[in-house]
Amino acid sequence: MFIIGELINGMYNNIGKAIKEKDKDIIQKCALAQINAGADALDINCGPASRQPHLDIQWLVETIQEVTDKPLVLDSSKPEVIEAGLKVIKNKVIINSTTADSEKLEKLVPLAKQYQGKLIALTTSTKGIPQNKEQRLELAAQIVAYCAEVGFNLLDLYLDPVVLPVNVAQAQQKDILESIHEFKIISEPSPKTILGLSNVSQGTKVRSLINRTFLVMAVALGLDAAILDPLDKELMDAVITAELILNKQIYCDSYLEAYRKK
Ligand code: THG
Repeated sequence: MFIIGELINGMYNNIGKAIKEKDKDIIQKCALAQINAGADALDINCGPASRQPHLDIQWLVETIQEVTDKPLVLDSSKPEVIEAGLKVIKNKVIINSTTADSEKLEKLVPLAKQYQGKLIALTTSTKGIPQNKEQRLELAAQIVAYCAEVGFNLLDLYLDPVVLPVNVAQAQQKDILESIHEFKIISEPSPKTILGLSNVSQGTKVRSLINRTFLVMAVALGLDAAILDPLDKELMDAVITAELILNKQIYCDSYLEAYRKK
C-alpha cells in the first residue's frame, strides 16, 4: 500500500496558522513525523482559508523539500495552484487532482506528463458527486479513455471514487468500496486506485475505528494507495496486517517491526 500522509493541510488549525505565519519548523516537523511513521509521500493542501494559495503552495513545497526527498502530492481543486506548485518541484510529484471534466483533464494530464508525475483523478464532474457505482464507473471510464487517447501511462493514473462521510451517506459506502474493484477491470493495464480515508469519519465520534475498518475493507478490494493519518498507529498496523493476510507481506512473528524497518 502506498501511504500518503494527509496532515499538511491548512484545514488543520496548527498547519493553517503555520502557513499564515510562514513557520517552517512546524511544517518540517509535521513532514518528518509522517515519514518516520511510514508515509511514502506527503499530501500538501493550503486549506480553504489561504488568501494566496499560489504562493502558499510554493512556500510549502520549498519548505518540505528542505527536509525530505519523498514524493509530494499537490492537492488543490484549482489547476493554477497545482501549476504554481509544479514550478518549484524537485521531488517526484503526484497531481491531486483532476476530475472527469474535459477542461481539467486537458490541463492536468499534459502537466502530469510534462513533470513526469502521477495523476489522481476523482470520479466526479461538474454535475456533482455520483450517487451510485454505475455513475462512478462511467466517469472512471471517461477518464481512462482520455488518458489512453493522449498516451498517458495508465499505471501512473490513480482513480479515486471519492469517499463520503458515513454519517451523511451511509447507503453509499458499499458502492464506494465496490468501485475500487470495478475500476480495475476498465482497462489493461489497470489504473491504480486511491482514496482520502479520513473523509469517511468526518463528523463522527469514533473516527479512528471507522477509518481503520473502512481501510481494511478497501485493501481487501484491491486498493493501491490511501491519503490518511500515518500517526494513527493502530491504522498503520491494520493496513500492514491486511496486506499480510492477502499474502503481500511475508509472515514472521515480528512482521509489524519488520515492515516498519523497510
Ligand atoms: N481524495 C483526494 N484528495 C483528498 C481527499 C480525497 N484530499 C483532501 C482530503 N480528501 C484528504 N485529507 C483529509 C485531511 C483531513 C481530514 C480529512 C481528509 C479531516 N480533518 C479534520 C476534520 O475535518 O474534522 C480537521 C480537524 C481539525 O481541524 O483538527 O478529517 O478524498 N484525492
